[in-house]
Amino acid sequence: MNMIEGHVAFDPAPGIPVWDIDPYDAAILRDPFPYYAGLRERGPLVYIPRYSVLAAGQYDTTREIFSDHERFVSSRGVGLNDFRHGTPWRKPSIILEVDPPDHARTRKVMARALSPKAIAAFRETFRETAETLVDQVLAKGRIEAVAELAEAFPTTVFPRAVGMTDSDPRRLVDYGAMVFNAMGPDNALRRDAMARQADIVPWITAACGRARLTGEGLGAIIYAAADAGEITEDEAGMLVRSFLSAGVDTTVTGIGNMLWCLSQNPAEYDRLKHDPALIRPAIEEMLRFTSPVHTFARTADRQTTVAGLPIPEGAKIICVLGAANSDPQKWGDPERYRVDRRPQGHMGFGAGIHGCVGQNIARAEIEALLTAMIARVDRIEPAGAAVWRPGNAIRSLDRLPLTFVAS
Ligand code: OVV
Repeated sequence: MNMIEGHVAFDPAPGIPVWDIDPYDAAILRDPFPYYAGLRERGPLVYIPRYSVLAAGQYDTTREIFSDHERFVSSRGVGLNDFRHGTPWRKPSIILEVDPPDHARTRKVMARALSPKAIAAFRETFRETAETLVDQVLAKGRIEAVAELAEAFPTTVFPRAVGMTDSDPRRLVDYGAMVFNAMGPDNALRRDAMARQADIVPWITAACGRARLTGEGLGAIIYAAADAGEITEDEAGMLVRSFLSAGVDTTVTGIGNMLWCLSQNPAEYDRLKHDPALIRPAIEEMLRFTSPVHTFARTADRQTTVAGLPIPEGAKIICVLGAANSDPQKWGDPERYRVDRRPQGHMGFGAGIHGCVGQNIARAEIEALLTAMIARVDRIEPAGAAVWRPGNAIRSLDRLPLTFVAS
């Protein structure tokens, strides 16, 4: 068997366009829109020889593959490595990297912990933290928004929401970088993120133990499910690990991308100020417009066809959510950020049974920050060039210098 990036290499069926590109090249990850367009233009599926994968970027095809958990499984990994043919870098997630029927049991417990009702308990601390942070930022005027807002807010509120007794913002952010860069090829991004594995992984594992969590919060809800016999004690630790894996880098990215959208589109920020009911739609539009998670993969667990094109068993398919979210066949003026678009059906949180289980708390964090901002901040202006940080699965900012002007 000829293996490539941890999966079995295959040849594309006749009729599938071949595109000799490296979608994980740093330059493309920094400015992915020409690649997104190239993917969509070539057809519903494109074969990328460098990694022997199929790529989907048209909205309908990406949605079809992402929504069909029977043909396109997650249990073989949602990155380029096929867990059937190699050992994953960490124990597979028991909610992300699993199929039905196992998935339903863990998903149910996570959905309970992250339900709108459970999340409502955090509203007040989210609001207070947001107000304090925004006041600090206004006192400074000029800030580096990635560190001072995008990282500062989730790393303050999220460990508390989980009930962690001992947090470490740097390790939490860097663990997220490992988890998401591990989904890509064995490139410099993945290797650099993995370099701190020996320091970070044992800390994360220990932080997930029952003894390290308070009796309140998301962690306690998960351990209560263990007490009720729904899951085992080990599984509870694994689900807490999923909070730490998926809950930090993603929201850091969402907030950074949100501030970028609004600083680049001052008229849209003005509309938010005059109509706070647009905060929720503005968040959805940020998710569509910037696709914080730009790519997740699936594995075909049988021979099948999509859009009439044959796919062999074992094929890795990268689903380019960023391309689906900017498909002009689906969206009018996709390259415009509009707070009142209400982009129903965007793929920012994925789709199907694996659709983001944390989306309520993610929205609540961003909403708290925007609510505090529109009450206090008249304008957000760029104070230097925004710099994107290449990531194998996440598209986030590396630097975002901004000036905040008080109302
Ligand atoms: C959605 C997501 C991303 C990364 C990690 C996990 C989930 C997990 O469950 O570990």
